[in-house]
Amino acid sequence: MSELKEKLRKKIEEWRPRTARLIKEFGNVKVDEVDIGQVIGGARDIKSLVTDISYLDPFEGIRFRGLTIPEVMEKLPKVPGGEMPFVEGFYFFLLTGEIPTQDDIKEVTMEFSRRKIVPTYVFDILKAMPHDSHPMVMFSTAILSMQRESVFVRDYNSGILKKNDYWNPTYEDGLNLLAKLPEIAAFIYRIKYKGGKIIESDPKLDFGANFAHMMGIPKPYDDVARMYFILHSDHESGNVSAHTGHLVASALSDIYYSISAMTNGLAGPLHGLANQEVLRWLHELHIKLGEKVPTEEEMKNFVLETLKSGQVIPGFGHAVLRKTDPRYMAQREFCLKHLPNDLLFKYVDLLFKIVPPILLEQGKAKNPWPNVDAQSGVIQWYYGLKEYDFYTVLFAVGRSLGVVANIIWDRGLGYPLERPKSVTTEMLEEAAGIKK
Ligand code: NMX
Ligand code: MLT
Repeated sequence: MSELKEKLRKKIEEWRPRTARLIKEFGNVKVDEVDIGQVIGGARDIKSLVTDISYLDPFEGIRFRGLTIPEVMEKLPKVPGGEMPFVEGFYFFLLTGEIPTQDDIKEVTMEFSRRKIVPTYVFDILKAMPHDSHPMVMFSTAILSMQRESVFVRDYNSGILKKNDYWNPTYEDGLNLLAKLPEIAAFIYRIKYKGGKIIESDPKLDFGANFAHMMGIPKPYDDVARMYFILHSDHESGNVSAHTGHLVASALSDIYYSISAMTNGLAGPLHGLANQEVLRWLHELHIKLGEKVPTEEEMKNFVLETLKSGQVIPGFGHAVLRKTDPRYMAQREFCLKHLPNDLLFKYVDLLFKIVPPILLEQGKAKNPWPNVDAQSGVIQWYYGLKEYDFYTVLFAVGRSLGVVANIIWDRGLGYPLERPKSVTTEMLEEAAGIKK
């Protein structure tokens, strides 16, 4: 057993009595009340999921295992010569809550390295897909096609797998899948946009650097990739992608089914696809105005036109956050350091000033501030990844780290099948005292 797996086994076993005690002795204690607005309104704010991997405070933003983004960036060991931590070390941290040592990072790097060969049939399936398939469809299909490789399914079907051990083959599936995601993502990029000229993986490189290498984008894109995967990894469990992954896995569907489903949720324009939408939208502006920084008036008019046409302003607003997303701020800092004079960055910077007062004045959006997607595409564009249809795939690679870690812990702690209760409209009218 690897040291990480052994560490995880101990942590799960130590944690189990806490969960078991809460259910057994305190199962009737109320943590929330639910009103009709929440029942109809997308279950907003209802506390009904548990995760210890990240927590989202509406005003502070995300903490991964108790650490803010600046703390993660400062405390986790960085790649030599780079500004960002190893993705491998970050995954170790998500799983265990401990800051990894260099040896821990080396072990995860080796685990990924020995598991990253993608079955040829996956590439054949991707090549056979219609050329105009969206990269997210290709990514999700590639993941789903590997379901036959599931160690969990093999062990479950053997009939000797005990419930307390469900996490163990899930851990194997998780590593097997995560190791292949950069390879699959880069393959999709190269066949879709680079005439099928594939760049072979380099076993000597870490997760971020190898991804940059396979994409064919030079330094410092390796650091951009690391930052991107870390920032997008987790946002507690209620967001559409993480929740979908958790929900599907709760039926004991394996990691391949669950992460493919997670990806499908992420592909919506109100969720992860917003990073693509932001770039598409900024390009409309670019076409209109040409190579110049818009005046505040021009930007205001552009934003108002978008709202008038009935569309949302992509990259702004959030279902939980009530302040600027710290993931936006982390990327903004990166831009101020590395691309302060970039025209698209200047657009985004101006939007940061112009959009919140407009949304506030409009009085609908509960949060007028920018989210992670407002800033991320600009960085990709600057480093040469201009095919913005691909941006949500990058989000999906990152999000998989968090969702896989969550599913392993879900299984470790024996969380049950998720099955909330629905009601009819008539029942709600009855509850409201307005039934005829
Ligand atoms: N532009 C215009 N209107 C907005 C925006 C926005 N950016 N954000 C919220 N609203 C509207 C929203 O459409 C709703 O209108 P209506 O009552 O007519 O249906 C009203 O304000 C209230 O919505 P909220 O309760 O503030 O937001 P909700 O929790 O329902 O939705 C989002 C959250 C993120 C879906 C919403 O803010 C949005 O559509 N933002 C733009 C898309 C986006 O950036 N999504 C990415 C989110 C982050 N991620 O990566 O997932
Ligand atoms: C996310 O990262 O999942 C998004 O910010 C959406 C959310 O948290 O609801």
